[in-house]
Amino acid sequence: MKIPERTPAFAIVGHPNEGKSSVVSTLAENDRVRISPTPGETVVCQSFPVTIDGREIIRFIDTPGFQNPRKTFRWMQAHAEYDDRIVQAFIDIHADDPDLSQDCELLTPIARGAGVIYVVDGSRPLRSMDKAEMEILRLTGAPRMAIINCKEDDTRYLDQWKTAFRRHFNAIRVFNAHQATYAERISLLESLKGIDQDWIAPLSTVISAFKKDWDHRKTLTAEIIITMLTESLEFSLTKNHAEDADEESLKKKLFAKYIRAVGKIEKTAHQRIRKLYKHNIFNYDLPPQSIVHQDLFNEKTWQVLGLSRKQLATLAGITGGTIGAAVDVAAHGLTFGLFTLIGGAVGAGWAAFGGGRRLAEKKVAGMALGGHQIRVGPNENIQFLYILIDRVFIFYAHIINWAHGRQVMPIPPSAMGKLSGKTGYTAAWNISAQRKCTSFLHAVLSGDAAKKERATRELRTLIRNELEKIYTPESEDSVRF
Ligand SMILES: Nc1nc2c(ncn2[C@@H]2O[C@H](COP(=O)(O)OP(=O)(O)OP(=O)(O)O)[C@@H](O)[C@H]2O)c(=O)[nH]1
Ligand SMILES: [Mg+2]
Repeated sequence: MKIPERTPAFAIVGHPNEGKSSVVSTLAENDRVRISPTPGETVVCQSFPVTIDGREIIRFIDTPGFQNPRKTFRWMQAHAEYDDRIVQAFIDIHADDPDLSQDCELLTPIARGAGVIYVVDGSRPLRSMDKAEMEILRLTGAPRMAIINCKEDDTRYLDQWKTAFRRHFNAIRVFNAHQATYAERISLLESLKGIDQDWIAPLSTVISAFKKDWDHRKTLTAEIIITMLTESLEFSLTKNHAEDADEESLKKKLFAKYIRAVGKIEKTAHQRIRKLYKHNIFNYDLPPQSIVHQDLFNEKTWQVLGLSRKQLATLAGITGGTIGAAVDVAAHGLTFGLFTLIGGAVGAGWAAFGGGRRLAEKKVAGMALGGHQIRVGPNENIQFLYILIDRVFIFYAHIINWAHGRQVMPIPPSAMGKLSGKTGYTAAWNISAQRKCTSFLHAVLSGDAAKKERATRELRTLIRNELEKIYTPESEDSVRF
């Protein structure tokens, strides 16, 4: 008699090097699973639990590949008398047989009641060895599903696999360990429900826990984004200097420092999002064509992200105030290069103050009498806000669609050169959304706590809702960005 485990557990089994560990990694969202191009990487079973709110809700067990499936099958076939104890009997009898050590190891979780997920590389033809493996799994009597994980794009053999599987498995899924999205993972769990009646209820709980957790992560992401926007906009640097100092060179240095510091705020936020989606080890980074590879204050970034000049002008007409400066930036920055762009990119937020009353008023510490002060930030340019949002949205889109099993970087064709016009997310936002951005910018700069809190709440809700729409790995977006 098998004792069903309290937490649903699935052993991922199959031939060596077919992608078992990759499937485990993607399903469990765990990049610590060892994956390697060399067959025989996994030699012992290892359990990868999925924990939500400190509670283990499901467990995926990585196993070594079949070592001698024909011999194992022949033995099982000849010992039908063991009936539903056949797996345990096989393990007990062959525990010391080096020829069958991996087969014993991979069958152990099954003997303990785990369900079976059988993984094959569907881009190769079926062999007699596979048939022996399928027969073994059928004889275990465990609830089982087959996963076709195509390592290459070749789909010639798919039908052949599906036909063979129909006779041996309760469910079949095409699932790519490198490309599977969140939706595909959920859909795989949905079909796992169908392989055993006893699992319908626990797996339904797992699926709803997954969905709730995913929603929660989006809420946390919105919070991370809001913090990043506030910190980046508020950030400023000042430098005091004597009257006869070379102000131009000091300005340049201060700008460079400002760029580095704001870049760090942005990077920290991106990394926090990456961690939230459980990418801890591999810095897979964005595809080479991604616009986010360009620096925050790079011309290309300002060319393709944020709002168009026309949108900014319309917005300035509606909201008035400092927005006008942004329109100039959009034009100037691109013509006059980086330094001008940065000067404009912080809008009126950079200034040089002469000595005298102004400095006395500001009570600048350590300031030589009659000296000057230069300041960069806080950033008053609304376009800067849009660019930060676009960049973090692009980053987020990649992160949520980056399967954990894909530990190496694919090399897609470069589309970078083709980017033109405004291709970010915010350019498609409506006036009401744009107004919220303007209010946020003004509130942050105003220093009025109540105003800031209200505007922050509104922008947070907007961002949370917009995150909901970002979700399409196959869409043009993934190529464009
Ligand atoms: N292109 C591509 N490669 C894949 C895919 N799945 C796995 N691979 C690659 O195939 C190789 C083997 O993957 P593993 O997940 O380690 O395979 P395994 O079945 O656990 O192998 P063993 O533990 O050695 O039995 C690795 O180089 C993976 O990156 C896939 O969907 N697409
Ligand atoms: Mg493995």
